[in-house]
Order: sequence, then C-alpha cells, then structure tokens
Amino acid sequence: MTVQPRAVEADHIRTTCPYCGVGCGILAKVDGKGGLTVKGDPDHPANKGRLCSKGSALGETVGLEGRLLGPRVFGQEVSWEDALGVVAKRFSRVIADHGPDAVAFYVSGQLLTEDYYVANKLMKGFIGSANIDTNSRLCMASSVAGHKRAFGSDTVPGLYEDLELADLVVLTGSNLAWCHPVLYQRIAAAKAARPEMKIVVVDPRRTATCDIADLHLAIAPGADAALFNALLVAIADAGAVDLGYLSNVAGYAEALTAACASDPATTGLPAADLAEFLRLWTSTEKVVTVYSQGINQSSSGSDKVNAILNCHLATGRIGRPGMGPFSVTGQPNAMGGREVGGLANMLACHLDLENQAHRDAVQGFWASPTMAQKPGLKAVDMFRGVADGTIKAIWIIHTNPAVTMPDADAVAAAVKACPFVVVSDITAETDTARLAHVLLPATAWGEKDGSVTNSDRTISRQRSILPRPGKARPDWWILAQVARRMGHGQAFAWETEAEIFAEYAALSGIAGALGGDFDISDLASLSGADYDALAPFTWPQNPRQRGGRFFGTGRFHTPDARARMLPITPRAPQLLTLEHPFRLNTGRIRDQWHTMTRSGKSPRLSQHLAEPFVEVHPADATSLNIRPDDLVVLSNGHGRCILRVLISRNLAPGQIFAPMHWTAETASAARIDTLVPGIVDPISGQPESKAAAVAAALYPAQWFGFAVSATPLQPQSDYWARARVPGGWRMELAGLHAPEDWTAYARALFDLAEAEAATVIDTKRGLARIAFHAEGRLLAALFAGPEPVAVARDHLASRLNEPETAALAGRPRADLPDPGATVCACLNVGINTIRAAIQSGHALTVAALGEALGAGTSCGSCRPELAGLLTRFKLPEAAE
Ligand SMILES: Nc1nc2c(c(=O)[nH]1)N[C@H]1C(S)=C(S)[C@@H](COP(=O)(O)OP(=O)(O)OC[C@H]3O[C@@H](n4cnc5c(=O)[nH]c(N)nc54)[C@H](O)[C@@H]3O)O[C@H]1N2
Ligand SMILES: Nc1nc2c(c(=O)[nH]1)N[C@H]1C(S)=C(S)[C@@H](COP(=O)(O)OP(=O)(O)OC[C@H]3O[C@@H](n4cnc5c(=O)[nH]c(N)nc54)[C@H](O)[C@@H]3O)O[C@H]1N2
Ligand code: SF4
Ligand SMILES: [Mo]
Repeated sequence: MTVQPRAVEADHIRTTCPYCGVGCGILAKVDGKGGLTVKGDPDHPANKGRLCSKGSALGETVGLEGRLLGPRVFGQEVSWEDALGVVAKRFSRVIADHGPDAVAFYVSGQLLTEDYYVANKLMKGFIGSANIDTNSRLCMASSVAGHKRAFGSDTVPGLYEDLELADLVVLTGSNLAWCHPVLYQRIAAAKAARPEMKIVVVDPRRTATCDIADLHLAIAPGADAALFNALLVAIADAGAVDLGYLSNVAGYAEALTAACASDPATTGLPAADLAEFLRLWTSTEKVVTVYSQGINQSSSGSDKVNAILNCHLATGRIGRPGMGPFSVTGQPNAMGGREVGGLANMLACHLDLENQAHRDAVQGFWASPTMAQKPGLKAVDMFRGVADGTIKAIWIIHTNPAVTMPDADAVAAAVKACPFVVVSDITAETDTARLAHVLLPATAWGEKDGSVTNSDRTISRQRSILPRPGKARPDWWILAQVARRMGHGQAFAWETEAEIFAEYAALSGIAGALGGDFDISDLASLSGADYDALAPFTWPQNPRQRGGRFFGTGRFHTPDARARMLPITPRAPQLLTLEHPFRLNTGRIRDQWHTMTRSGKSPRLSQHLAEPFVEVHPADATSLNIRPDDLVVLSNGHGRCILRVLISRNLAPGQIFAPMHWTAETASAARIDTLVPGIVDPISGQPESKAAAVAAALYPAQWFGFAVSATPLQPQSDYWARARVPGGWRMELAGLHAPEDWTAYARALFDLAEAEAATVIDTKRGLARIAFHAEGRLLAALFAGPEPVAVARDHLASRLNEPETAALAGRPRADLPDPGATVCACLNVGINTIRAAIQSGHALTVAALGEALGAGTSCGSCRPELAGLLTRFKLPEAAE
C-alpha cells in the first residue's frame, strides 16, 4: 500500500473529480467564499495535472443554491430520526407482507464504493433479494456481459498507458474528446510526439474526436458487429492469428464461421475506407480498441463487445503494453460499482450471484440471515415491476431515472404511482425528487469521503474539504441507519468509511481465494490513518499480484482457464418506418454532466451549448422545410420533444442527434428519453439509447423570444429552455400564439409587477424589446418577434446587474467588442474574439490562438473546435 499526504502545499487537499471515469486527481482549496479553487493533481497517475472544462469548473458548482438540506416526509421537513424510522418501517412492512422481492433499490455508478457496498449488502444479504440495480445498467452492462462471456470475469485488462504506447488506437462508439477529455488529451499528446501513431474513429457521427483521427468510419448505426466480424475474417486471411495464444482460447473456428457469414456491406462504409481499416488493424501489433456507449447502448451491445474481444483474442493482442480491448467507463465509480456487485446479477468482489459457492462464501462472511438466491430485476424490468405493482417500495439513490431511463414518461408515471418512493439526492428539485414520498439529503462531492475506481482499475480517494451543509449526511450513513432500524444493527455498525473499505478489502481476499481477480486484500487491515493517506493504486493488490495488466499470458477465469471467442451474428436496431423515418442518436455534450444538476450551476459551463438541440442534415432540413434556428418537434408513440435545430453535415441524411442533458427543470419539452423505447440487449438488459425511430417536423412557432434575468424566470410558453449566465439566467422562448400585451407578458415572465420598464414595441411587425431596470441597473430584458431572435446573447447577459441604458440595442456599442458565444470555457474566450484573431492573420494555428488569446491552453477540450474555426474563418489566400 502506498500512502501520500492528504494535503499538499498551501492547504490543497487531494481528491478525485466526481465526473467522468477518467478519474482525474484534483487539488482543491477552500476559497473562503463558500467555494473552492481546483487544479489538476500533478501526482495523480490518471491525469498528471491535467483537467478538462468540467473538472476545472468544479469550484462553481459547490454552492448551496438548490440543495436539499433536510429530510422531508410527504413534503414536510422532519428530523433524521423520523425520516429514517419511516423508511425502515415502510420497507420492513412491505417485505413482511409481500416478500423481499416486493422492494427495490435503484442506485448509481456515481456512488462511492463504500456507499455501494452498504446498499448491496443490505439488499442482497439482509433483505434477501437481488432487486438492486444501477444506472450502470444503462451504461456498462453490455461490456460486463461481454467480458464475462469471453474472460469468465468482468476484467478490463489494460492500463491508460497502453493508449499512449499503441501504434493504432481505434475509438468505436466513443466521443472521447468530449466525454473522456483528459484521456483524449493524453492520446493527442502521444500522437503529436509520434506522428506515425494512427487513430481511427468509428462513429456514425463526425465528432470532435475525429479531429485527431487519420480515418473516420461513419458506420451505419448499430453495425459494429458486422465491422468486427469483417475484421476477424481479415485477420484470418492476413495470417495475423496468433496460434500460440489461441491454445488459451476456445471457439475460434465457430467465431470465424459466423464472421464469414456476416455481410460487411451492412456497415455502409466505402470499400476503400473499410479496406484501409482492415489493413491498419491486421498489420499493427500494438493496437488498442477503445469502446463506449456507441457499442454498449445497443440491443446487440453484448455481441458488439464480443465481436471486438474476438479480434483481440485471435491475435493475442491483449494484456501486453500498447494493446488490448479497452472499455472506458462513464461515471466516476462505474468501475467500482462493477467490483462491488452493484448490478442485480452480481455479488461483491466480482463474485457471481448465480454460483452457489460464491453465494455461500459471501453469506458466511456477512453472517447474513437470508441471502438472495437468484438475480434481481434489471433496471428496465425493475421500473416495469414498479409500473405493474410487483414492486411496492423503491429507494432511488444518486440518479435521476425520470429523465435518463428509456421510456422516461412511463418510468415517471410508474414511480408516481408507486405506493412508497424514497429518493436520496443532493438537489431539492429534480424530475425524480418531485415524485418522492421521502426525500433524504445526501452530502455532495467535496463534503464526503470515500473511494472510486476509474477506467483503468485505479482506486483513488475522494476527500471532504467543505463542511456538511444543513442536515446532509453521507449516502452510506443513511443506508446503514435504515439497516440498523430494520434490525441489522451488528452488520451495519461502522462508524467510518475506512471501516467499510477494510471490510470490503477483506471480502475481496475470500474472492481471491476462490480464484477471482478482484483481490485487494493487502488493504484488509488498513487503519483510519492509512485510509486517510491512501495514495491512488491499481488493483489487484494482494500478495500474488500488485497492479499491472491481465491475460497477457492467457489464464482466464473460466472453468478450463481458456477464453471464449463467440460466434456473432449481427442484428440491426429497431426498424425505421414510414411514420417514424429518422434514426435518433443521443449522447453527451462537452460541458454538461447528465441531468445538469451540478454542471448546470456553472455559468461558464452553460455557455458552450445553452439550449437543447437536434442536429439535422441539410438535405433533411430542406425536405422538412426547416431553416437554421427553427424549432423541430420529434415524436413517436412514446413521447415528444421540441428542440432547436442545428443543421449540420456531421451525420448522414436520415440520422439525427440530440443530447441527453435537458430535464423538465431546464426546458419545456426536451427530455430525450421520452422518445427512447425500452428495447434492451437480451443478454445484458442494457437499453438501446442510440437508435430510436422518430418522426420529425417543423414546430410552427408564431413567435420567438430571448430573455435574460437576474432572478429565476417563470416560464410560460409552449417552448422554453433556460441556462445560467453570470449573475442570472437566460431563456429561449417560443409559442404558437403571440401574447397580445407584450409588457404584461414580460412582467409575468420576470415576476416584476412594479419595476420600471423601457419598451420598443412594433405591433404591426410583432416585434417587442422590453427591459426592466431598478436604480439604473438592468434587471431583465425580453426580445421577441415572429422570427428567431437575432440578438448578441452573451453581450446582453453580460449587461445584467450592470448600470445600463442601452440594453435594447441588443448588441454592444460600436466601440465595445462583443466576444460572442464562448468557445474556450476555461479562459472564457468567445467566437468573435477568435474570429478577429484569425482574420487579423496573426493567429493561424491552434497553438498561435493559444498564445494570442489563451484559448485552448488550459484543459484543451476546445482545441478541436478551434481547429474547426481556423478552417472556417481563415481568409482566402490573396490572389497573386
Ligand atoms: N461531457 C460529459 N462527459 C461525460 C458524461 C457527460 O454527461 N458529459 N458522462 C459520462 C458517462 S456516464 C458516460 S457513459 C460516458 C459516455 O461516453 P461516450 O460513449 O463517448 O459518449 P456518448 O455521447 O454517449 O456516445 C458516444 C458516441 O457513440 C456514437 N454512436 C451512436 N450509435 C453508434 C453505433 O451504432 N456505433 C458506433 N460505433 N457509434 C455510435 C455517438 O454518435 C456518440 O458520438 O461519458 C462520460 N463523460
Ligand atoms: N438517451 C440517453 N439516455 C441515457 C444515456 C444516453 O447516452 N442517452 N446515457 C445513460 C448513462 S450511460 C448514464 S450513466 C445515465 C446517467 O443518468 P443519471 O444517473 O440519472 O443522471 P445524473 O444527472 O448523473 O443523476 C445523478 C443524480 O444524483 C444527484 N447527486 C449528485 N451528487 C449526489 C450524492 O453525492 N449523493 C446522492 N444521493 N445524490 C447525488 C444529482 O443531483 C442527480 O439528481 O443516463 C443514461 N441515459
Ligand atoms: S476528464 Fe474531466 S470530467 Fe473526467 S475526471 Fe478528468 S477532469 Fe473530471
Ligand atoms: Mo454512463
């Protein structure tokens, strides 16, 4: 075990970023104003000092605005004693009346390992049901299933440094530049140092990640299994099979036969591009195939994963420096959740719920009275169980399923109708929290202690820096208190996170003795002080193995210790129909995290893309009669959304893309999962979040508006979407019927009955500009008209709370520059500033822009966009 001081110079506490699975180390310092300053930890192996835009903005998200600060039962604030008593009593009663399978926990890959361990122990070992599942079902389940089928265990074999050591990195179904930015920067830096290193991106969409790609394969949605089957055939044809390694692998012949039968044409790729990919992969020994949600979130996700693993097994390119398949995890503790048995079909420490010996071992260790004997309900089925009344009490912890589950309207309706719903969250008002009978306030990142595991099996400490606000308590504490009140005092008697971690490490020793790979038993007797000083380390960590890679020598966790190659027959996603002719792809944007309860608090992060949107190809826009900046209605039998159009050539005609981040809190109709059906992979139960069939049409808005306000707005129109700006809010508006009295509308929107108004209203043309002032300062402004409003949005927002006379001009005075929409969120550099620098001729490379403006020099996440702007704005060469 390695230790390091928890604090470094000048009171910087070492902790870990709470966002993505890269798991960057952070140095955080209290700023004395209720916030934090953060910087990258140069000693952390994942990031070596780097941070992305989200990590850098963490200090802006720890304020108490919107926080849930006390327990609430049926809307009334109560004591912890009362709240815990109600939860314990109601759960115990349902279990007594209807059996253990009538209750469920729906938890999260963002829980700390200690929280996760306690939730899992309570449900599987003491309630005696396995009805605990996690949002990782929507995220990593297909990867888990694929690993278990191939390796006999859910083991990610490689390390981050393999991405730098590889000669070919294939990124499939991963927008690494936006979703794992620091890993992307590590690869970009490796390629800059070794330009001969090749990068291939496989994604139906052209993304920011393609910026460093030598080849972008715009694959047909869902066709990855056909691509990797074609690769397996090419491996055989090129003589690239590693016959020695194959003695550790079963199923090669069957896998190859199936691969030969599948049709590479279904990938939709140009023959030359496909051939180039096959040539690169077969001829490069050091190859890493990185994959993420474009693979996992599919009705054939497990098969896609095994099609990838087949290629690495056939060539023996696994578990050695610079090679291997690499499933990147999404949430900060998605990997920890897999280790601790968060899924309904797993036990702690990679042990199997369906294996009698494993069940017995865990039951013995826990001295548990009643052990779950069969897998519980997976997420989609769990909420179906809630809907049909088989689940009568559910506890939702650290996740927002009313927004992020497929068929989100049906999920919200089921939760609403459930007789007893408990939600543990840090945010008072979320779409899910609003449905709870009991709301329990958790401590947030920065206030709590525990550990997380990142994508390359590195376990790091999150440490508390800020005091616990109000009555907020750690998630593990809340769970353990309820367990005690359900009669399990002895098994849930921990006083500290360190005690939980030590118990978990001890159990992993038993798992190790049963042949498991997740064994960190070196830490089984760690003390509180050891835990406090625990330095990041990579598992395993036991007398047999400390860190390193797996499977290089080909010993697997199957009964005969051989890996399995699987015969894969590709399956296409749900068919499109005449009625629903568009393929809806969904995913993430650079500066927001999921349902924005934390990242949405940061004005800096909210500026990059401030409104829910749908990317549509120009040909489709033309045929739908949609112009730039129009609104589009997406619909199918499940739901309906209204989104701003972004006309772009990043996708092929017939495909559209919309982000997953907007909720009923932030927009009128942009919960994208209302459109995603609950179609799941038959093996993993993971939903197909990236291939819904939808109809698209112009939203026939009669008026459009844009507003800024120093106080929260009271939205009252068919379409609205809001975001933070420094000192207030901004909002886009639209509707089918224009208000008759614009001033009255604006007063209601801003809740400003009395304030002094300046108005410019042209009734004939339907134009209105209204600004409200108090003591000469701008309080709020509304611009509206029959066309999408052209106003310098960031400029207007920057005038809020400022001495103001000319807000109604809508743009800066001629002598003041308008920086335009933010491109670099870290240094706050706008698009107009960048354009001016490019067109001045003095900054013609990304590096020069960095030197001139600072843009792109902090986290680097905007560098792909800077490169795009350089191409867009460079003046044509002067004619000779
Ligand atoms: N900024 C930001 N970063 C995040 C998160 C966030 O909310 N915001 N969330 C974190 C979490 S939990 C996760 S799981 C990760 C997800 O990280 P990623 O998986 O990289 O992100 P996504 O945008 O969901 O999807 C990745 C890509 O899959 C592509 N895709 C869709 N269908 C297919 C297909 O059939 N085949 C292939 N090959 N590609 C396809 C999409 O076009 C998209 O570009 O991000 C993590 N990081
Ligand atoms: N269409 C579509 N849907 C998707 C996806 C997609 O790509 N497309 N991706 C899926 C994936 S990969 C994922 S991971 C999920 C993510 O989806 P969710 O997990 O539902 O989204 P979050 O916004 O991260 O929800 C976290 C909640 O926990 C709260 N919280 C924050 N900190 C704490 C804490 O310390 N304790 C507690 N108790 N609560 C806290 C937050 O306020 C928030 O309400 O979405 C899935 N849904
Ligand atoms: S890449 Fe960004 S979001 Fe991910 S862990 Fe690092 S700083 Fe956090
Ligand atoms: Mo995820």
